[in-house]
Amino acid sequence: MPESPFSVRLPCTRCAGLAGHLLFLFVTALVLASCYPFSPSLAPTCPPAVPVTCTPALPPLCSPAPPLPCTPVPSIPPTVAPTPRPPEPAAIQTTVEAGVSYAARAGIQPLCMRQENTDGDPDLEWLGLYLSSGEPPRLQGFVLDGLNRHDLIPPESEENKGLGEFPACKLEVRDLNADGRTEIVIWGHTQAGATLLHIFVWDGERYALLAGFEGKGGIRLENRDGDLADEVVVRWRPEGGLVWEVIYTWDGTHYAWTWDRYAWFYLDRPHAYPDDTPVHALASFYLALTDRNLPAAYRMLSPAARSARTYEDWALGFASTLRVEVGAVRVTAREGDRATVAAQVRALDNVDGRIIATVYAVEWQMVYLEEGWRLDWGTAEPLERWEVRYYP
Ligand SMILES: [Ca+2]
Ligand SMILES: [Ca+2]
Ligand SMILES: [Ca+2]
Repeated sequence: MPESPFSVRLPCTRCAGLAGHLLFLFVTALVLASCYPFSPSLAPTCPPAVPVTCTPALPPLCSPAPPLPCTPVPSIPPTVAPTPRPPEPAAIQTTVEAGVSYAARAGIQPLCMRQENTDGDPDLEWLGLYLSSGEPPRLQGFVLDGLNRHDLIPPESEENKGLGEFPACKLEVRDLNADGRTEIVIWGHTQAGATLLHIFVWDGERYALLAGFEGKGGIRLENRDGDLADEVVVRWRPEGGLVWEVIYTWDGTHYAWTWDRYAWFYLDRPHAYPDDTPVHALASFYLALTDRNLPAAYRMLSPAARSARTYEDWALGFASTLRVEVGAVRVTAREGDRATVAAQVRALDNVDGRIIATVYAVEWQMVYLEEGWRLDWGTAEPLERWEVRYYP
């Protein structure tokens, strides 16, 4: 290790001169050390530059900071946020009259009309519904774009119900399937009590029918997977308190059948768990699990199954279960008071804070007892498992 320069012994005759020299070096080193720290630092340790003075200041002994300009900072006028102002009544009147005259020129007596951007160009179009003559009358849709009239045409079928058989004005205009194009969504109802849903999209030449649905137990839109696109849930005719639902998901070109499940037709509680058929008993078992009504689910087991495991032991197996859906339910064998029922079960579990979805192929042996159909014993084979990133 080299010795410190301050500990070097020197001849006495040169002490005074050298001491002065060393003192000068020491002070210089201190000044330099204060300007250029040996450890790298992002912030200079020099005193901050004097704020704006228009007198040229003496050049600082050490100043890593650039000299501040003497140009006075221009004052920025405060930005006034525009306040949206409602249109004047006269402007609304003019718009409405323009719409009415458009419809009259197109020979339409509309039930309702809205100004919307239905085709992606900057201008607004007039979108509306009217009722055609006939028995029963048919709900028809139209778009008036400048002088052009475009009809929203439902699919041709033997049982032509149009967009509905009642006057209705339930419309949505938005990017339903998150593909960047705007859809026109029209709801209608049939005399038989079914709900109709028709989805149109501008394809550059016309408003093409993207999809049409009929749900005897209603139709709902939901976004269960969080991908911004809505799934279409078609409910079939309710079976008592139960309803069978089919979920259609946009696959880039079509709404494709992706899943089906049993659900409650009414949301009110308490739910009665039907057990009049093997299929209903199986659906009731899984719906009771989703309801977190574990005692009711346990009661759907046969006495033999219940005697094999106590309620406490059995219930522990569902400690992490968040939701269970059962679909693709079918009776594969039936003989007397016994039946085999196959199904697919989609279960969501909370595994250490992560939501894990598992699809199982299940098969249950069902037995008919005095109180109804019961689950005797079954098997479950996991088919697919993934982590759910979005959990509504
Ligand atoms: Ca437009
Ligand atoms: Ca779209
Ligand atoms: Ca979705």
